[in-house]
Order: sequence, then C-alpha cells, then structure tokens
Amino acid sequence: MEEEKYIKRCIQLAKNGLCNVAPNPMVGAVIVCDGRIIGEGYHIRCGEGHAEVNAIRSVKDTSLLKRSTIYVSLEPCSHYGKTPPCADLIIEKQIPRIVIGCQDPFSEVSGRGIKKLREAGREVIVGVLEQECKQLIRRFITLNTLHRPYITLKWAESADHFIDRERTDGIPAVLSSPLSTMLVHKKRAENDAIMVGRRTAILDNPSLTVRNWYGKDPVRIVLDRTLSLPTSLHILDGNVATLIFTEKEHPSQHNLTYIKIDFTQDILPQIMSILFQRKIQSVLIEGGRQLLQAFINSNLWDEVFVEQCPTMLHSGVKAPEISNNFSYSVETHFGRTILHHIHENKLK
Ligand code: AOF
Ligand code: ZN
Repeated sequence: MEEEKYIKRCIQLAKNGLCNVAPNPMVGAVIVCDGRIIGEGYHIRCGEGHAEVNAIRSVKDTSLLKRSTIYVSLEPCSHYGKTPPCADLIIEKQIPRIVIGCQDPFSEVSGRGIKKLREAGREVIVGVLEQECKQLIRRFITLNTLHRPYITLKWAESADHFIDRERTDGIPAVLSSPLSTMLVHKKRAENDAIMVGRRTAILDNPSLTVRNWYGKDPVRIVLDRTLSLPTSLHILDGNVATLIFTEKEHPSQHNLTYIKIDFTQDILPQIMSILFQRKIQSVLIEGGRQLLQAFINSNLWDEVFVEQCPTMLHSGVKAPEISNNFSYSVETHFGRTILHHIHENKLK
C-alpha cells in the first residue's frame, strides 16, 4: 500500500509533462526517506532532465539519499540519449532501493536499466501499479511497440446519428457547444498531430490550431491525392507545420511538407509508418466520415470520443459506425453525452 501511494504520486507528477515531453514518455519520481518525501520531480520537456534527475536535484540534504527509496513510474534509463543514463546517476548517488512502475518499452532500455541497478547491488522492485503506469505512457508504448502513433478518433453527431448536413447549401450543421469546442481544443493540444480528409478540409476550411485551450498547435495532416486543394484554405496557409500526403511529386516549402505515397495501395499503413519515422507519437482524427470509417475498418484506433448532441438533423452524412464489442464509458454534460470507447489491447 505504501509503495502504491508513492507510485500514484509519481503518476500525478508525470502528468504535468503532458503536451511537452513527446516523443518521450511522461515520467514522475519521488524520493522517500524514513517515511517522508524528501524530493520530487518529473520529466518536464523533451531534451531536458529526466524525472529522476529533477527529483534528485530537489533534495536539500543529499546525505539522506544513501538511506532513501526512489519511486519512478518508468524504469530508469540505461542509455545515452539526449541526456545521460538515470540508472548511473542513481548508482552514483548511492540510493539503495528503487521501486518502479513499469519497464521501459524503448528498445535501447527495455530492462537494461533494471539490470544495471541490480548488478550494482541495489534492491529493485518492478511492477507497482503497473497497469496505471502503462496507461500513463500508452502513447509512448504504442509508438515503440506497434511502430505507429496512438490514434484518437473524434466526432460529434446529432441525436439521430448524423455528423453533418448534406451541405447542398454550404451551411454546416452546428453540433458543437462552447464546452465541446474547449474539449476539442484541449485534445488538439494533447496530440502531436491532427488529421482530416480532403472533403473536410474543403467544406469546413478548418485551421486545426489550438485557440480555446492552452498549448502548442499539433502538426496538421491532410490528404490531397491529386494536389487539387485550393491554396487559399487555412490548412495550407503555412502558419503551422503541415504534412500533405499526395501521389504527386511536389517540393516542400516553409511548414508545408509534401509526402508522396501510393494511393493505389492501402494508404493508412503507409501514412502510419511515415508518422512513426517522424516520431509522431499521437494523432487526432477529426473527420470526415470516410476517413474516420477507414480507420475503424482497418482497426487502427486506440480511443474514440463521440459527442451525442440533442439536435435532430433528419438527414445528412451518417455518423461512422463502431462495433459495440468495445467497452466504453459515458459522461453527460448539459444534455450532451460523450461516449468514450477504449481499445483495450496492447497495454497488457
Ligand atoms: C527515464 N526517466 O523521466 C524519462 C525516460 O533522449 P533522452 O535522453 O531524453 O532519452 C529518452 C528516452 O529515455 C525515452 O525514449 C525513454 O526510453 C526514456 N525516458 N527515462 O529514466 C524519464 N522520460
Ligand atoms: Zn533517464
């Protein structure tokens, strides 16, 4: 119980790194001596100090380290990346006991940190609140084990399951509310990239930037097979890094990167592997129907958020369909229901 309490605190600390640590994982660390927390830290930003470094740095009386336990939500690293190995620092500071949430799935670490610590004669306990710790770094695990980003699908639908009007008059259906707009912008900030199909880029002309929340803009991704999207669209304004997947050769310009893929083959696996190479850890798919359904049909998704609104549209573009076999939770805010489907798969 004592161990779980401190790992819970590590998870809580780690979450402060959300939006800033990718493609690294969120990690938190706590140092305890004689039942008292003497130091805490988390990984604040990719390229900067790891959680253990920050926790050790925060300890005032360093002579206590020799009698302390360090709790870390993730296995301390054993490699030289942008920063030196945390396992070496723990050994150097003579911390005798290490409690770890879960092993690091990154191929350069993957148990080597634990081995290093044990070989140095330290007591190492692994797997305290393991599922919670894996859940915390689910985006990082997905990138490192499935070699694709963590995929979140989201759409808003009317009470009669339409996501839009037919648009013969060009006027979009208003399904969002101030609250849902904020939540969408929060999700944008929490994802490395955001993707829409060609039709959505044209009909909605979205900017796909973060405005109603705090945080950085995700990389924008759009499909434009024949390069026929009007250059006047917000998505091609060059204000934000944007990837355009096309079958044509086209030189890249400031913030607009054109990537050639084979549209006669299944495009999603090609796109996913390019995003993996670019270390894009998470991607939010914001529509439209065809793109969302293609991800569902390919079983390429990890979470789905569906906002069900009280409005009736009676006709229009039908909402994507997802099998009922997946577990989901339900939340209701001001008459709007948010269904959250979770693909319980690879964290086991
Ligand atoms: C830790 N503690 O807080 C984090 C770890 O390039 P670097 O040096 O930042 O190393 C990145 C890798 O280190 C990352 O892929 C993951 O395996 C591990 N992250 N490890 O001991 C931390 N963020
Ligand atoms: Zn480290």
